[in-house]
Amino acid sequence: QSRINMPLMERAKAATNPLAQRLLTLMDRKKSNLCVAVDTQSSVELISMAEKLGPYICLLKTHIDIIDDFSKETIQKLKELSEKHDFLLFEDRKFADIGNTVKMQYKGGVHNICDWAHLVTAHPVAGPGVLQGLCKAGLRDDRGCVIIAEMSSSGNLNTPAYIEDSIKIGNSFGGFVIGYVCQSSIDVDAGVILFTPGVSLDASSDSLGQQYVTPETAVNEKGADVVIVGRGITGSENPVERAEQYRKRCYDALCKRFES
Ligand code: S5P
Repeated sequence: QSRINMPLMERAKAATNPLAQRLLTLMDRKKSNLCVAVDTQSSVELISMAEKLGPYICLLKTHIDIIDDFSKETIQKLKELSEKHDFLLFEDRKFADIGNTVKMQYKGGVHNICDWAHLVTAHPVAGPGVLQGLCKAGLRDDRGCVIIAEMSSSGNLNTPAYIEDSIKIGNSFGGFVIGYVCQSSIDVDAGVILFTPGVSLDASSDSLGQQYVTPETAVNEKGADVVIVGRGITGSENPVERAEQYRKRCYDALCKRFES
């Protein structure tokens, strides 16, 4: 049995990374492989979405540096809601610099990301140093990283060789890297998690290069375990109803895949 058709709890058992185990177990318990991307500049809106959508998601993805009215209270509330509604916090910082710089970006500044974000993203373009740097700041059981191996946007520079090398780098940091953001069903161990953004039921693209597929295409053809949805939910008239619709379509597709 491979990652593709193994049920979540079997994969949790196969996972060597404690945070990957925790996320796979959470996905099974909540019947959700939906990560919502709340890309808003208002902390009130961010907290309100986290409160409303919390019951339907396994992860809340933030871009904390776009918040205009950021304060420590924003983080305090996110932490409380993460516990109340049983989801993990995923800061999509896309670290991409030399190790020494990302170490400071991870634990310093006003955002102090490693204090609160269970997961962060990193581009491996600078080489393994980016992960060495992040590990220096935050290697503990409830902190992990998702490597951006392949982007959803048109014209991206992620060649097959880049994707393959990204996975090699990620695999050599198995204690910290829990999975990959990608657009294809790359070959990874059963305990490793694939995340796929660029999913919408309404649009096939936006005006700035984003490209969308349906939840079923993401899970079946692109091998997604976790589906990342932003504006398809947050930009709709009824985000709660929409979140439940996405949750169900994403989770049903995943369960069907186990049975295949
Ligand atoms: O390849 C990628 C990687 C990421 S993390 N493509 C993406 O779109 N993302 C992020 O997913 C992006 O930064 C945004 O937060 C989210 C997609 O948002 P949507 O509104 O287009 O669904």
